[in-house]
Order: sequence, then structure tokens, then C-alpha cells
Amino acid sequence: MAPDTSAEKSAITGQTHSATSEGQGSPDAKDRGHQSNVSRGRRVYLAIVLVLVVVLALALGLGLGLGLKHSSRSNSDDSPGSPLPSSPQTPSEDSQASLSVPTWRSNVEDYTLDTASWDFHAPPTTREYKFTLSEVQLSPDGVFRTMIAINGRFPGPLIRANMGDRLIINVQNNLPNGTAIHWHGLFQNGTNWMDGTSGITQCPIPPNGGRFTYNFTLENQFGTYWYHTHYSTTNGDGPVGPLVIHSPDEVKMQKYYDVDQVVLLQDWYHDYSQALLPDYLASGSENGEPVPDNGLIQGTNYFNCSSLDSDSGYVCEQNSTRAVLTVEHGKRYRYRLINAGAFATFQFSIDNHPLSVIEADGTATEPLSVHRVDIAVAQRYSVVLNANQSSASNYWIRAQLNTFCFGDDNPVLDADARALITYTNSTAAPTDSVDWKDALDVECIGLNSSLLTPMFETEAPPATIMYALAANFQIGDYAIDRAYINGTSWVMSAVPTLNQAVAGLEAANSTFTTLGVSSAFSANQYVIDVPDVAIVDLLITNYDEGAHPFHLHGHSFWIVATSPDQYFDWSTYPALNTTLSNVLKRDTIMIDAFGWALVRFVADNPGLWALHCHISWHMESGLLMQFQTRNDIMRT
Ligand SMILES: *[C@@H]1O[C@H](CO)[C@@H](O)[C@H](O)[C@H]1NC(C)=O
Ligand SMILES: *[C@@H]1O[C@H](CO)[C@@H](O)[C@H](O)[C@H]1NC(C)=O
Ligand SMILES: *[C@@H]1O[C@H](CO)[C@@H](O)[C@H](O)[C@H]1NC(C)=O
Ligand SMILES: *[C@@H]1O[C@H](CO)[C@@H](O)[C@H](O)[C@H]1NC(C)=O
Ligand SMILES: *[C@@H]1O[C@H](CO)[C@@H](O)[C@H](O)[C@H]1NC(C)=O
Ligand SMILES: *[C@@H]1O[C@H](CO)[C@@H](O)[C@H](O)[C@H]1NC(C)=O
Ligand SMILES: *[C@@H]1O[C@H](CO)[C@@H](O)[C@H](O)[C@H]1NC(C)=O
Ligand SMILES: *[C@@H]1O[C@H](CO)[C@@H](O)[C@H](O)[C@H]1NC(C)=O
Ligand SMILES: *[C@@H]1O[C@H](CO)[C@@H](O)[C@H](O)[C@H]1NC(C)=O
Ligand SMILES: *[C@@H]1O[C@H](CO)[C@@H](O)[C@H](O)[C@H]1NC(C)=O
Ligand SMILES: *[C@@H]1O[C@H](CO)[C@@H](O)[C@H](O)[C@H]1NC(C)=O
Ligand SMILES: [Cu+2]
Repeated sequence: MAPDTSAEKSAITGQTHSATSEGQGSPDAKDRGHQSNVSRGRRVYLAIVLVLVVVLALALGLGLGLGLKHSSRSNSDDSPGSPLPSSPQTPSEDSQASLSVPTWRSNVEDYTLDTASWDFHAPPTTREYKFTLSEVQLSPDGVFRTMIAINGRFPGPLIRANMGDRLIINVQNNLPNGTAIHWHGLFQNGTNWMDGTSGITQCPIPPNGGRFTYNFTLENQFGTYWYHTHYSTTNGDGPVGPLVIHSPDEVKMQKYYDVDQVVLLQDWYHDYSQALLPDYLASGSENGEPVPDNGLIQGTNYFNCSSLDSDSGYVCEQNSTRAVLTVEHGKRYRYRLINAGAFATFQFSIDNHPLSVIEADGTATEPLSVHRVDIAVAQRYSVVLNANQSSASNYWIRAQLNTFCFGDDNPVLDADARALITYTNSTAAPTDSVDWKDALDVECIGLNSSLLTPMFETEAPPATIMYALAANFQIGDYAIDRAYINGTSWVMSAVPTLNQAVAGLEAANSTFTTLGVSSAFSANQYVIDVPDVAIVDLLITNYDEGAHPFHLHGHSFWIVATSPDQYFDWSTYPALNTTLSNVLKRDTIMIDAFGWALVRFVADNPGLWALHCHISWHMESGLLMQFQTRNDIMRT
């Protein structure tokens, strides 16, 4: 089967639509002139740094000397901008849903996985994609803003492959900033430098035309993954998409469903994240994260332009619509939920239809029946819906943003983000749709992983080594609030730590082989050098009043134990340090406010691997550390 053709579509759409941007009044536009100067200085700086990196040497020239076409736009629109007059076509006033979608939007069809024609047993093949990243002005929910699109599409194209396949993704960065693309949840065993983590496994791909080719194989894992930029907070600006790996073993799951679809969830801001970041990081902000303005399902949702102040400066077109998922009575639908957002946890449910969870972060599970599922940032769950209700009504899909995760209110946010299920291909407002009576969460939490049992049994051996980590936020000099892991607040390194480690190991510099907390890197890099092929127990204690979804690159971990309470009782450790049968393995775990999680992973995968909170604001505030593993292999 040929690679997904939607990925092949050129960046033409992006270019066309950026034309609509002229005169848009998004507040960040005024910073442009200033940003371009910084950007030029930064490119020169990058150029110096990049000399150290052989893989990017060719791309270097491309990043320099190109025009500042993205940066010089002036904001000539002095009209208040909002709200614009209602557009005439509002297909159905009540449900605000539509079956027609703008050409730039990846929609329900793009994310429907044709299982009948897919060869699950095909011999390994190479699948090639071309991703062009560019800044565009689009209006996913009616509000125009600067965002980042891949091939002019939002959300990004679906990547689909079989286990064992090789993926080649040719990335061209037409953004005014550097970037890198991380393939979330992929092991990258032996290809750490393809992990796409700026400052850790690679230098950012240079701006204004820089290129990088990702090239890796998909071994020993299948299920629902995703990709996103891993450079500052840019992942919240649109460059995200699903990555699905199939396997012959999936047949055992297919008995539970007839139709397979990706359902992408994300919180959404009406501002460019780079415009929100300075205030968030500023003196006195006290970790006051920007609160999302909307929640999107399949890249879209209704937004009421009248809720914006008339002097807000936003351009809001009252034509936003909700996604429509069509079902056929009697069929069962696997929805691969991905929380591709920046901050919010969703409580996902479908009115009148109980759901059955059959996958978590790429681990197939025995069906667990639920009414709502809490899905934190970067987590994935596959849920099965049985279309057995009356066809006479449409029903709401709800992705309710858990507002207890936010430190503030946002008056324009309708936390009940919705899409429509229809049995009859209609966009009519539901008449018999009933939300579940189950109370919504009153604190910020994820689904407790201990409720899920893997479908394919695994055994976790006892740990050979254990590390304890403490995560907190702390206000320092000048009332600057930053996140810390064991006293270190991460700042992106100019020279990727992987390059530093490889150079140090090749030079037989013993600083790079001293096990434990490494002193080989600068003071803002907390790196633990792990013995070769260790089974690592990791206790992460959260001393913060907010919950944090922690993600480990290059591995999935067994969830040994979790707690909503602050203190781990060390006397219980021997009883936990045993062979564990069939506990859930995943790559992102929500750790409760003032709680802890004990996870276990096999450190057999050479490289520098980030462990970080996946809330993009928090990562940028420093909530990231790294493991250095398999020095024996990295040295050679
Ligand atoms: C992105 O580039 C702009 C200027 O083009 C600069 O102001 C901003 O700080 C850059 N962001 C990052 C994260 O480097
Ligand atoms: C991808 O990597 C493989 C293995 O190293 C190599 O043979 C192949 O030429 C690479 N392909 C591209 C397009 O770089
Ligand atoms: C949109 O918001 C305005 C002002 O808050 C309100 O009067 C109106 O009913 C809202 N429209 C819808 C469809 O919710
Ligand atoms: C809404 O209208 C704007 C301006 O005409 C257009 O760019 C956008 O694609 C429309 N959105 C939808 C969902 O039709
Ligand atoms: C519909 O399907 C659900 C989930 O499989 C099941 O619990 C329920 O009993 C079914 N209802 C009817 C009316 O068949
Ligand atoms: C649903 O309706 C639209 C527009 O009326 C039509 O184009 C489409 O083919 C229909 N889809 C199905 C599955 O019936
Ligand atoms: C876990 O238990 C094994 C024995 O079963 C022991 O060898 C190992 O040191 C223990 N690990 C830790 C981190 O205490
Ligand atoms: C991190 O800090 C905690 C508490 O301060 C300490 O117990 C732990 O040993 C430290 N971890 C490492 C790897 O040094
Ligand atoms: C070894 O690496 C450390 C840390 O990067 C550095 O300070 C030191 O100079 C290096 N030693 C030698 C002999 O190169
Ligand atoms: C998850 O459930 C287990 C088993 O009931 C419980 O011991 C643990 O405290 C729960 N974790 C959290 C974070 O609530
Ligand atoms: C990763 O690669 C290492 C070294 O090549 C190998 O020993 C290990 O088994 C691999 N791990 C997985 C999960 O494939
Ligand atoms: Cu966090």
C-alpha cells in the first residue's frame, strides 16, 4: 500500500491560505519586527553551534541568508475585527456541525483507517513522507491566528505503517524559528538521533528552509502514537498528527470492532504560543499557565464569536463547526483517542454509549467498560463504541476540559468541547442525547492505570537500580518561577547532549562514564548516567500543587504503583521490587498533585532520553531531565 497520499499534498494550500492573513489582528502580530532581529542573531548563533553536528552540516547553508518574508508583515488592520458579520451559510444552527470541511483541515475521512485493504502481513517496506512546516493564518474554530501547519494541513497528516517498516520523513522547515519533530512513544532503539528532541538528540532544523530527513524503523511496538514538534512550546501551535503502527497481532483486538478511526483531541489557544510564553515566564507570574480558549475534536469545534470583547482585536468568523462522525447501526467503532494538546486533560465520553477501553499508549488491553475516560496530555486510549442506540437522534461526543487543571478562569472557554455522532448522516441537533450522570472530576487526574490489564502478557523483572526524583516549582530571584527536577531547571542546550556524550565517550573522557547524576554537562542539564542494561525503578514525587503528565522518550514503562499522597513509604519497596506479571506499560503517566508514581523500565536502548512533563508550558519552564544509557554501545 502506498504511503498516505494526504502527506504528499504540497504546501500549496498553506501558501494560499496565508494570503487570508493580511490585516488579521492577532495580538502577536505587533511583535514581528522585533522578533525578526532576534531571529537573525539566533541563526548566526546556530550556525556556529551547528558546525559540531555532522548530520546537519548540509542543511546549514539553507538556514542562512534567506529573506524575512514571514516576519515583516505589519498589522495595518486597525478595525476592531471582532466579531465579523455572521456568514450566510450556517448549515445547522443548533448543533453547529457541518459535513463540509475547509480544504486545509484533516477531517474524519483522513483519519479513518481502511482496514479491509490494509495488508497487516505485508513484508517490511519503506514508507516515505514529505513534511513542510510553515506559518499560516487559519481559523480552526473561527478565530484567525498565526499557527504552524504541516503541508498546509491542520491537524497534521496521518502516518500509517506496519511494525518492521522503515519510515523516511523529509522535513523542510519554512518557519522563522528552528524546529524538530519528535515521534512520540517510538523506541528508536539504535537511532537515538532520530528522536527529534531539540538540544538533546539534535540541533533544531534551521529556520527559513532548513531540511532534515528522519529515517528509522518501527520495531517491537504497534498501536497508537503521534508526532509533534519538540522545540519550545511550538507543539501547541498546530504541528501535530497521528502515527499508527499495525501488526498481525492486532487481529486479536479486531474482534472487538469493525471500523478503526483516529480521534484527535487538543486544547486550543487563540494566540501563538510564542506570544503567550513571555508573560508565562515573566517575573511574578507564579506558574500561571495560559488557560486554553477552546477544545478541538478532529481539529475543529464551535466557537461563539460574540463571547469575545469587541476590542479584543481577534478576527472571528462565525462559521466554526463541530466534527461529525458517522456511524452505521450495529457496527462497532474503535476510536483511537490522542490528546495532542498543550495543557488540558480531557474527560472523554459519548452520550448514551458506554465505551470500552482496549488500548493505552500503544499497549493493547483487555476491554474496560467506562462512561468517561480521563486523558492527559500526550496520552492515548483506544475506546470502542457500539452503535446500538436509536438512529432517530444524533448524539454528543464530549471532550470536557478538566478546569481543575487550570490555575485561572478563561471567560471565553466553553469547557464542554463537542462533536457529533450521527446514524443518519445528518447534522441536526441531538434530541435524545443524554450526558452520563457520573460526576465530572473535581480534581486534576488521569485514568488510574491499575484499572487496565494488558491483552498480551508481559513480565517486569525486579529492578537492578532505583532512582528517586523530586519535581517542583520554585520562585527564585526577581520573583521568577521555574520548574525543577532535583534542583535543576532545564534549559535547551545549544549543543545537543547526545553529541556531547558521544564526543566524550569517544575521547574516553571518564566524566561521561561516571554512573549516577552526571557532572559532564552544564548546570542546567540533569542527566543520570545509567549502568549498561539496567532495570530501572524510578520514583517520581510531585511536590507541586498541579498534576503533571510525565513522558519518557524511547521506552515504555510498567506502572508499579501510584499514589495521590505525597510520601512514598520506603518500607513497602521490597514488596514492590519483585517480578510483576502483566501490569500496564505506557509512555506517559499523570502524576497527581502532591502524589507520586513508581515506574520501571529496561534501559537497554542507547542514547540520551528525555523524561519530562508534557505540558508544554512546564517543559519550557524546566521540567525535564535525561537518562544516558548504553555507554557501551554509544562509545562504538
Ligand atoms: C522564535 O523566533 C522569534 C523571532 O523570529 C524569537 O523572538 C523567539 O524567541 C524565537 N523562539 C524561540 C523559542 O527560539
Ligand atoms: C535510511 O537509513 C538506512 C539505514 O541506515 C540507509 O540504508 C538508507 O539509505 C537511509 N535512507 C535515506 C533516505 O537516508
Ligand atoms: C453567543 O454569545 C452571546 C453573548 O454571550 C449569546 O447572547 C448567544 O446566545 C451565544 N450564542 C450561542 C449560539 O450560544
Ligand atoms: C470560515 O470563513 C473563513 C473566511 O472566509 C474561511 O477562511 C474558513 O475556511 C471558513 N471556515 C469554515 C469552517 O468553513
Ligand atoms: C449497547 O452496547 C453496549 C456496549 O456494548 C451494551 O452495554 C448495551 O447493553 C447495548 N444496548 C443495547 C440496547 O443493546
Ligand atoms: C452524507 O451527506 C453528504 C452531504 O449530503 C454526502 O455528500 C455524503 O455522501 C453522505 N455520506 C454518507 C455516508 O451517506
Ligand atoms: C530488587 O531486588 C533484587 C533481588 O530480587 C535485588 O537484587 C535488587 O538489588 C533490588 N533492587 C533494588 C533497587 O533494590
Ligand atoms: C533527588 O532528590 C531526592 C530528594 O531530594 C533524593 O532523595 C534523591 O536521591 C535524588 N535523586 C538522585 C538521583 O540523586
Ligand atoms: C571531560 O569532559 C568534561 C565535561 O564536559 C570536561 O570538563 C573535561 O575538560 C573533559 N576532560 C578532558 C580530558 O577532555
Ligand atoms: C490507583 O489505584 C490503586 C489501586 O486501587 C491505588 O492504590 C492507587 O492509590 C491509585 N492511584 C492514584 C494516583 O490514585
Ligand atoms: C534495543 O537494542 C539493544 C541493543 O542493540 C538490544 O539489546 C535490546 O534488546 C533492544 N531492545 C528492544 C526493546 O528492542
Ligand atoms: Cu507539568
